[in-house]
Formats: sequence, C-alpha cells, structure tokens
Amino acid sequence: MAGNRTFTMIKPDAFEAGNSGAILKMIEEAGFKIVAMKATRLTPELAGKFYEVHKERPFYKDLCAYMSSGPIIAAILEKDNAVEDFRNLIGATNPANAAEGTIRKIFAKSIEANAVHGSDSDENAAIEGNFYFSQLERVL
Ligand code: IDP
Ligand code: MG
Repeated sequence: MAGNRTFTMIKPDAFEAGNSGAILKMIEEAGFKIVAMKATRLTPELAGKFYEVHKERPFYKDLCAYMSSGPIIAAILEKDNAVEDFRNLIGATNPANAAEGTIRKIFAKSIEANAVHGSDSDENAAIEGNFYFSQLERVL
C-alpha cells in the first residue's frame, strides 16, 4: 500500500526569490497537509549527508554548495499516495522537461536550482523527514 507522507524542501533559489508562499499555496491547494515545517539552512557537510546517494555523480559537489548557499524550508506533507502525487506536482528534475503547471516548470531556474525537493519513495520520505525533524517536532 502506498504511504501517506512525503518530505519536501523549498530550495535556496525559490526561498531567495520570495516564492516560498506561492509554492506552499500550490502544495496546499493540491491537497497536501503540512504536518511539520521549518525554515533552516544546511551546512555543506549536512547537504553532503542528505544527498549522500548522489556522491558519485558529477554534480554532487556543486549540489552540496548550492543547497547550503542560503535558507530553505523543510516540511513533512501528508496526503493519500503522497510520494507519487507530490512528484507529479513538482514535475521533472530538469525544468525544461517539466510539464506545464508543475512547480518546477513555474519556479525552477535550472536543473540544479530547481525550486523544490520531493522524496522518491516511502522509505526515503521517512529517512528525510527524520533527518530534519526530531520526534518532538513530528507530533502531528
Ligand atoms: P530529483 O530531485 O528530481 O529527485 P535527483 O536525480 O534525485 O533529482 O537529483 C537530486 C538533485 O540534484 C536535483 O533535484 C537537482 O537539484 C540536482 N541535479 C540532478 N541532476 C543534475 C544535473 O545533471 N546537473 C546539476 N544538478 C543536478
Ligand atoms: Mg531524488
């Protein structure tokens, strides 16, 4: 059975551009409930940990520098079929390939600075939510 939670970040490009509110509005209007949320900032080391699965990829170093370049918003979201529905809401990794009306199509600046993160599986949604939020911050 598909899980009902996913994890997202509003990335530094979208936060800096003042698009956090518009993105959160799209997320809520698509039926996701915010069950934990905070504004924070990654260090390069923490970004490296979060994206460890990509450490052999050529873009890893740049990605860690970019993700620690400014504030972000981290959130746990709830909806039926959350992981798949949220990936559909955000669109393809490269905004050039993202469908019309998706968050990345509207707000992303590049394949790297692509406005938002969305978990790719129920298992990673739980791992990523736990990375950012303590048990006390996950009371809902
Ligand atoms: P996803 O965020 O759509 O799941 P992943 O392949 O998991 O995409 O990549 C993680 C993040 O790494 C992307 O969201 C993007 O910020 C960055 N990224 C992915 N592919 C590239 C690339 O080819 N060049 C630069 N950055 C990339
Ligand atoms: Mg991914």
